[in-house]
Amino acid sequence: MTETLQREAYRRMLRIRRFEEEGTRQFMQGKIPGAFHASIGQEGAIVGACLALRDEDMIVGTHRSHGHPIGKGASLEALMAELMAKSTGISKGRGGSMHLADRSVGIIGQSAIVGGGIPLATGAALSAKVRGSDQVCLCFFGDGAVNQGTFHESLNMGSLWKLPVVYLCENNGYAITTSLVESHAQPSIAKRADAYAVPGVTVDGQDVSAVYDAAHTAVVRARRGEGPTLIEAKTYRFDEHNVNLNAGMTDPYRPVEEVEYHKRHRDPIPLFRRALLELGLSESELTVIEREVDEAVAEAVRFADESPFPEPSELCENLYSRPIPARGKQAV
Ligand SMILES: Cc1ncc(C[n+]2csc(CCOP(=O)(O)OP(=O)(O)O)c2C)c(N)n1
Ligand SMILES: [Mg+2]
Repeated sequence: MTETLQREAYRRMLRIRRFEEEGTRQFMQGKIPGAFHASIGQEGAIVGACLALRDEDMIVGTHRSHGHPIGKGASLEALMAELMAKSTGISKGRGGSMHLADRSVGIIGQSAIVGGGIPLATGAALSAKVRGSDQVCLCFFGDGAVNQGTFHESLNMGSLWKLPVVYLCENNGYAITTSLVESHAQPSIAKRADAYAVPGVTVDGQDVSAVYDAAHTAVVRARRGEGPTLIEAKTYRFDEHNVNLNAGMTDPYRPVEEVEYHKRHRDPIPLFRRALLELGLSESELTVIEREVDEAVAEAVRFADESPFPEPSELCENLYSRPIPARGKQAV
């Protein structure tokens, strides 16, 4: 990573962290409807991969959707407004927390269908190839998604047709409360790449530079027309699967010491901050970035708070087709 990219990596990881910390507070106040899945702890895997892309490259993400657009460089206002279901949100308030797909930075879709994004990313890569564009599609999914049939079907096709797609598994070791060790016959996700004749790489997802290097190699390979790579970024989610999930749960599925260990010793942001200071960046330079991020998040909340909710009369706007009227009722 160049020095400019290193600063950007720190800034973007911090933007995800502070955005989601603030989002969690807003959720607890009842200002964000639906569910809220934070990627706090996973910022290194997200940002390292996104920084290996060009502006015009595409991303398909997951239900844990907030970090992906921020990692690709999205501005925060429309994302926060979307969380609060406001009309100024990135999907006019209709998408919510699991669908922060910001087309302006190349996110073509994010959804709660576990494994559902993998064929979409493969299709987007096929489209890029057919159009003769040199775009690459980065596909994020979790460890829970690799046991879905879509994973197998997509990797086989992506490899066979040498599509420009990078499959990146954010392996945080758990799918809700089910641990990977108890649910995957082959615990190494990268090893599955062999079955599809693509490179399989395991990388420390808490090290943003290492993820960037792995993703950069994969993106270059994809752009050269040599096909996909499967990257397994080993990471950890610091919060519960979603905010409030375990309120009142007395039997935690993760040992308390395990969570504490990762928070204390494996947090990608302080780890990278320390590395940057050792590389010669100054404390005051980093403080300026931190202050800017705090201000951007505060501004996003202000913007979202001041934005209106969509009008009820707009309910059926922005649909692909006119809703079918209920029997005996007029179409709206
Ligand atoms: C097809 C499908 N099956 C089950 C679910 C319920 N579900 C929501 S999130 C989740 C776990 C996903 O785990 P993982 O892919 O590891 O992502 P993580 O939440 O750890 O980021 C499950 C099973 C779903 N949304 N879609
Ligand atoms: Mg997981």
